[in-house]
Formats: sequence, C-alpha cells, structure tokens
Amino acid sequence: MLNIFDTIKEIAFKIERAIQTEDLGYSDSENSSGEDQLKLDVQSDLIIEKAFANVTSVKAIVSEEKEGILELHPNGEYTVCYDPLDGSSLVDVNLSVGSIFGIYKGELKGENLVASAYIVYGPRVELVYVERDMRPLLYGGNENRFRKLGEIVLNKKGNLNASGGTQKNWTTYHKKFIDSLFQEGYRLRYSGGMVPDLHQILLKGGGLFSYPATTDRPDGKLRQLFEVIPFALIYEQAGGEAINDKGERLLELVPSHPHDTSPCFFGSVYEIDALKEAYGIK
Ligand code: AFP
Repeated sequence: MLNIFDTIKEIAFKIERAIQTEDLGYSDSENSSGEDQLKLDVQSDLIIEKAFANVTSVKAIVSEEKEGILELHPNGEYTVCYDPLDGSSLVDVNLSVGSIFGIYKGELKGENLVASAYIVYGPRVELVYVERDMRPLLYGGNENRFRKLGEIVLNKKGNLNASGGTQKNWTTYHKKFIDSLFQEGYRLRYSGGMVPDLHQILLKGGGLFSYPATTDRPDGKLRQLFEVIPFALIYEQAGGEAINDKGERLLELVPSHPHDTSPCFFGSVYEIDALKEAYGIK
C-alpha cells in the first residue's frame, strides 16, 4: 500500500505541472461516458497509467477516461480506480480541480475498498489519504514533497451547503430540503468541482454535499467506483456519513459496470439525519 501512496504523491506533482503548462483545448476523443475529453484529461490519465505500470502490487487500473479494466501485474493485490482530472472543465476558468483514487482488493465494490485518496490542485497542492482504520490525513505539497498537516475530523453539524444538479430537474422534496437548510442559516458553497467542494466541507468542519437523482439523471451523475465510493470512505472515517437516496451507505454499493453512477449525499451526522427525515428514509 505504501508504494501506491508514494506513487500517488509523485502523480500529484506531475499532473500539477501538466495543468500549469499543457494545452487546455479539447482532444479528438470522447470518454466512455460520451463526454468530450480535454487534452489535459488524456494527459493526466496517461501520467497515472505510466506511474502504476511500475508498481507490482497493482493488479489492474480502471480509469474514468477509459472504457474497461487495464490489467497491469497479474500477481498484484490491488485494483486502483481513478478519476484522473475531476472537474477538468473548470481548468480554463482557473478554478480548483482534483484527482480521486479508490484502492480495491478483490471484486470492485464498496465493501472491498481498502483505501482512498484525492489530490486538490488549487492555489496549493493538497493530498488527503485514508485507510479503513484511521482518520483521513491531510498533506500539503511543496517542491515535490508532501508534509503531513494533520487529521481531518468533521463536526457533528456544519454550515455549508453544496447542492449539485440542475435545479429545475430536482424532485420537490429535494428542493424543499435544500431550501430548509438555507432557512436554517446554511451558506451556499458550490464550485462545480466535486473535489474542492467536498474538500471545503471537510476542512471547514462540516455541511452537506448532494448530487441527487434528477429527472434528467435518475441515477445521479457521479461515478460510483472513481468518485462516490472513495469519498464515502473519507467522509465516514472523518466522522461523517455518506448515503444514497434510499438511505444505503455508499460504501455498500455494488456497481454492475465500472462507469455506473449513483445519487450521493456526503455530510456531517446532523445534515445526513435531516436528509433521511426529508426523504422519508429514516
Ligand atoms: P466535469 O468533470 O465534467 O467538469 O464534471 C465535474 C463533476 O463530475 C463533479 O466534479 C461535480 O461535482 C459535478 O460534475 C458537477 O455537476 P453539475 O454541474 O451538474 O452540478
């Protein structure tokens, strides 16, 4: 596992450099979700693929930017599922973006996630890493080295509200719930990048990030293996909760395809409790 974590640290600085120096235009290809790929998406994916090609404990990799599973080392123990550059459409307006990694042992499902990590490329590079039996650790990057900054622990109740999806396509009960949080005094914080939006809630003590089922996206937008399940481990280990719209833990999801999505809610205990009440899933 240490090799994998060290590799993620190296990847962070390589992708940071690519963001600063590479062409921001579109490539000629689409990813497997049918979205146009930026040259930076392709470049970041390649950086990660090359990096894990040298790590023998990695049996296979699954990328948000690739259709299937890429086998690397037959005797490896782990499969790394990753979103190389989440929120890449925000790079051209110079907002923060990120990379997300889920490290699975065995079948690709929530209960087999053993560790996860994400990198935030913002004014500074930061990295968060977690395993099943520890608090998430925050690292700050500088001159190609990461320094541990501390543990991440969520308060029982926060005051930030990051609500995703097109509002006109929300259900009435979701809209009512989100409005009720604003009535309680919650403040809107939503950049459209899952990594910085979830990072902000984690570092500012708590709140709610939601990407619900909508009429145009009944299964949500965010991908289970690369985005939803890795962040679920981070939120739970920080003392928060992460569920879908049926009240099931996101860490118990069993994707039937690598690119399956799920409605998802991440937050402190108070907000997730309020959500269950509003959705009638308590
Ligand atoms: P892109 O990678 O296409 O920029 O999408 C980013 C993202 O997957 C995730 O980072 C955001 O939380 C979410 O989409 C935002 O989606 P909405 O704009 O529909 O709220």
